[in-house]
Amino acid sequence: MTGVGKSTFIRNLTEDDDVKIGAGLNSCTKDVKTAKMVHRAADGQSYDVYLVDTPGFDDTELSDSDILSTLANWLSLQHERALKLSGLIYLHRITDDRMTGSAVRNLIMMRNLCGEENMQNVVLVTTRWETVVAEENEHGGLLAPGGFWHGMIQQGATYTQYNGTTEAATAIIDRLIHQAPIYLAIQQELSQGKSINETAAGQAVFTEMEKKALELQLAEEELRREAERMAEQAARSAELLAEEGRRQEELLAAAQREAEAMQRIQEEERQKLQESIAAMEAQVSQRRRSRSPDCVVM
Ligand SMILES: Nc1nc2c(ncn2[C@@H]2O[C@H](COP(=O)(O)OP(=O)(O)OP(=O)(O)O)[C@@H](O)[C@H]2O)c(=O)[nH]1
Ligand SMILES: [Mg+2]
Repeated sequence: MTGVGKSTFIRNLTEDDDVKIGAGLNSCTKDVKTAKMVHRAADGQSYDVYLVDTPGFDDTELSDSDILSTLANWLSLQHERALKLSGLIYLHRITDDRMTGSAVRNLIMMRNLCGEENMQNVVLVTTRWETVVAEENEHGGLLAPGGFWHGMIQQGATYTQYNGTTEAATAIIDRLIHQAPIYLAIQQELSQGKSINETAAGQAVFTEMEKKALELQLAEEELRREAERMAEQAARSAELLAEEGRRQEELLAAAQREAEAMQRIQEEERQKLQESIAAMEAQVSQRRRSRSPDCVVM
């Protein structure tokens, strides 16, 4: 959810000034941003931990489907890089003592995004305890049977209260660091070729109108790709035809050259024949002139 303190939590741990914290009423984080910390675990080992700051649902400017698209695109990219997540931290202001429609929708979306089988990698955190009188608050409404978080905790999610200190945030990281890393359900769905609105998270977030608009957009894209394929095919055919034309022209030219050569040879032979005939005729008439007469009459 927007404004619950995601960026503050990450800034607390990483001290990274690039992680912007909201001031005022408007939502702040618009894109996915990673910040690094070195975590010294309870077992003494050091870990490079990357904390991923995300925009929150119920943003003042962006729609939930825009936010989901941003998250899905980032997650999809990490899946392509074979980069798994150690965990997911879900912050909830304890001061929000009523679950609004959008808060419930957001929770369902988060469950679907993650997948029931990955709940052991989820930490559900209530924040802002300093601003409420503990006895007045009923977080049992979240945790007790029938509560909004009960099912997730049954499936393996952990619950903790966060008092805003770096130590408390570090303890949350320490729990997640020892979990086997996972791909979220939405990452698997997207890698199987589903579009965002077909994923379980998308089903929870996209309104019917948005689903229709997205379907239309997908259909348009498919049509455009088909038109491109056809144009490519036509260009290929034209190229093949032109090549065939060129080949035919070359064959014709070669045949013409051959015919001309044949004609030249015939011409030369005829010439030679005429010359030898003329030579033979000359010889004959020469012989005739030089022969002694057969009979002389006086
Ligand atoms: N009292 C109190 N205020 C907090 C706490 N954490 C954050 N805030 C304040 O809540 C406001 C929003 O905090 P952010 O960390 O920007 O919240 P966000 O969840 O990142 O919000 P978006 O990026 O807009 O979705 C800021 O004014 C913070 O100073 C907390 O634990 N207690
Ligand atoms: Mg933020």
